Amino acid sequence: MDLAQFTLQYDRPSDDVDSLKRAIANKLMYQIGKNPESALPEDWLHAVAYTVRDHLLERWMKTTRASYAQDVKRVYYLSMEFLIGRSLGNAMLALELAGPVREALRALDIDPDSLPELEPDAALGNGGLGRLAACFLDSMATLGVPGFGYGIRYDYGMFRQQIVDGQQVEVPDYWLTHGNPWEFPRPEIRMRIRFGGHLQEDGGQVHWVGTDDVLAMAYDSIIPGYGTEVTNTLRLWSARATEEIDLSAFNRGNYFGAVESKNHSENVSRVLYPDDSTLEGRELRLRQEYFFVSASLQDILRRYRVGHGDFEALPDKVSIHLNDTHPVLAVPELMRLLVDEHGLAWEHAWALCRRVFSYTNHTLMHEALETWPLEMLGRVLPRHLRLIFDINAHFLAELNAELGPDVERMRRMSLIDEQGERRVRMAYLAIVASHSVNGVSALHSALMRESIFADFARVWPQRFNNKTNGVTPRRWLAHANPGLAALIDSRIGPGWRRDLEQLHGLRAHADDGDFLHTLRAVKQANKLRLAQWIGQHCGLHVDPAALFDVHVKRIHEYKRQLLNVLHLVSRYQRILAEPDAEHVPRVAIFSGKAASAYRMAKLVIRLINDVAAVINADPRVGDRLKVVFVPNFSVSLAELIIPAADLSEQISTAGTEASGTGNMKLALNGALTIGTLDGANVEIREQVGEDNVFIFGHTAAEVAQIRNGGYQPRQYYERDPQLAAALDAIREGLFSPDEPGRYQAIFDTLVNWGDHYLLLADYASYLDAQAEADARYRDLLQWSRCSLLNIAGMGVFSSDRTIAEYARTIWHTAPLHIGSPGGL
Ligand code: NBG
Repeated sequence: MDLAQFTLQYDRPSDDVDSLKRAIANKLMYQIGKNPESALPEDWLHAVAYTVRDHLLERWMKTTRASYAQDVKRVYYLSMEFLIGRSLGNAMLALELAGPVREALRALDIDPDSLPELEPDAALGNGGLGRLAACFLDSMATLGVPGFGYGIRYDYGMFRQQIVDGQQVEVPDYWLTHGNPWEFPRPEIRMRIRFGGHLQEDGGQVHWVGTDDVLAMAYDSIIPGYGTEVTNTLRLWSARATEEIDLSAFNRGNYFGAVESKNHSENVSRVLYPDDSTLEGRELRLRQEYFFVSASLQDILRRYRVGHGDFEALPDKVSIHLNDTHPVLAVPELMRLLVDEHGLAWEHAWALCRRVFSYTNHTLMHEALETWPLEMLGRVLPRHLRLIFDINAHFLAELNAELGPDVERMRRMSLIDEQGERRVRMAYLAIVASHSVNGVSALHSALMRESIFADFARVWPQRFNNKTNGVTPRRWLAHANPGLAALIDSRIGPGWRRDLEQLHGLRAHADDGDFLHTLRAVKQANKLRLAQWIGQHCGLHVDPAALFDVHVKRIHEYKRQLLNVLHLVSRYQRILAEPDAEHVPRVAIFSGKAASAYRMAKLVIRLINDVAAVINADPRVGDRLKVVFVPNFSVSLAELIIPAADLSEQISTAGTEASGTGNMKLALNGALTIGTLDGANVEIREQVGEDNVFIFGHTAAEVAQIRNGGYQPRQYYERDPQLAAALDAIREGLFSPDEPGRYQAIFDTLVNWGDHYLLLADYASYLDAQAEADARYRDLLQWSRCSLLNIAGMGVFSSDRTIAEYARTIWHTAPLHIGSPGGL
């Protein structure tokens, strides 16, 4: 049966309420196998998810067909992390189905508000890097860029954070318990992934033999575009043992032994590493990295070969993007496939490689730059280590030929770090293999060229560029803040969802009192919603009229949650010292996870909770100050908290935060930024105007100067009585009366051990900026005006703009054209 005939055989899903109602009932009955008497709320959720998913399928198949027919260049975005969050709301938004689905559910006697809350977040990422990848998928589909995401289908995503006695406790996140209605298992797509073994040489040919193999099985999910029929694919790999069980062990009656090796090999996709911007060089991590790049590369070459006889057109048809260094093993893997499996000459393969790869750096921090010990790499991936040596030799020879011999430069730039235990520098491998290397904000890209990659930027200046990050306005405004979205629509129409620059149009309303008033009312409603949530889940009453001061992101010393705590302690002390003064009421809201092995970050979480407990219970304070730590930060919680924020804390030490994307989401939802000139804050200030942000602290250049000049934090402690009072209160146990010495290490880190992130040097100017924010908040109309100018200036921070730049200047891809809606 041909396609045209086939399409007459099935019922195309309709989007009227009655059809949706019938479809949901059908799914519950025939797919889930339940009736309303036995159905759990999750069963209804799945019935709805399958119903909505059906509406995406024709689009998906059409996109796939069109990309083969047009033989377009495809972009493969390789990332260890995709922090997707929930899918139902996003899919309904793309399909404009939310309204009719709600009605259909009501007709079935189901409360439409209760279901979306039940969907577990797909938390296959740590923080900004993983969420950026998810925003990029959304934008690629929306812009019609033929893109694929490739990653790992972790059985356990980011751990769930519980706060027990003020401390973080990690609990496994088995997000697949109820199954995942959004994924399509593809048991027929399995790639063999080889580990270990050794090399044998015969006549110049290298053979990799005696390996221990694992299979990678594909799971696909559909990435809908907004306002287009284009949909893309996220393909995640899950490990399967090559043999279900070891039969010989089984026959000996050793059941446990028989399943043990199966478990061992399947461990590779078991769990996401919970480290953000730091790396643990463990062997399982190395295996994860290779596992997913090898499967992806095999799949990419398989797809390329449909319709292509040789590899000459590879760089014209395939762009492989390396999201940080985690997928850099893709470089030697592509070499291995081309040379060992397809018989290309080494030089030829290398020339193709260098036109295929591009790389994004996401951090300057030393502890996050990946290196692998030669010993480990040689044991786990002997063939790849050999190829890396070959690449290095080729690269150093090239360097010599072009610039003349310079042993010191060769030592600095070599892919192998020879100091101490010899290690492969993965970022250098990425640069050498890529035709483009970009940073993620103007400041970060400049610092990247001047510092960590300075030698390379001198040799290949044209290879380095900036692509300032962005966020998708669909999830972060249209979906998360429907009240604000509707208000914006009423003034400038709905086009901003696909063209965020249209928000400029809001500037015309900056002096329209009615509009500012309504804007405030929308914010107030969002604050009330969050206040109710906090009441229910944290047992704390917060006043929705107070200034909501929001600090949400991973807990890390460089992000300086501790500086915020110092401010709150000083504020508390001021309220006690001046009980009759007028204090602008505040609710300080923190949320974020700490890497499980990061002791200082965990201590900061404990301190926040201890400070909150003391302040919240002090009757002298009342509603003038409340502090909340919202447990288990996630995409879904961000969707609740961000629309309710008045003030956005972006207070990293200048020069440490590569970009930040929470800063963008918060300003887009009308929060005013209090921040340093770090990452994308610099560009946010340019866009919204310096009167509408509270900038403080030393600049990146000043930070470097202070550090070079022998920074003495103790001097700040000794000279500033307000700072000293806050630090002493923490050290003396005001917030930990049951264990007075609990925070000695925090005091020491700041005062005695060098205060690496310069909290004390920035404290005074931070407090001034906070005082300015208070003063501004006294006039709510003024505040609302600033809030509007923030929203209006956020157009450039759409991930659509970012992706359009990647597509035009790095990937050189054209958008896909697919036929008219409904037609095949
Ligand atoms: C993070 C940076 C953020 C940045 C995101 C996305 C890593 C290694 N880097 O500043 O810390 O916004 O990447 O680019 O997680």
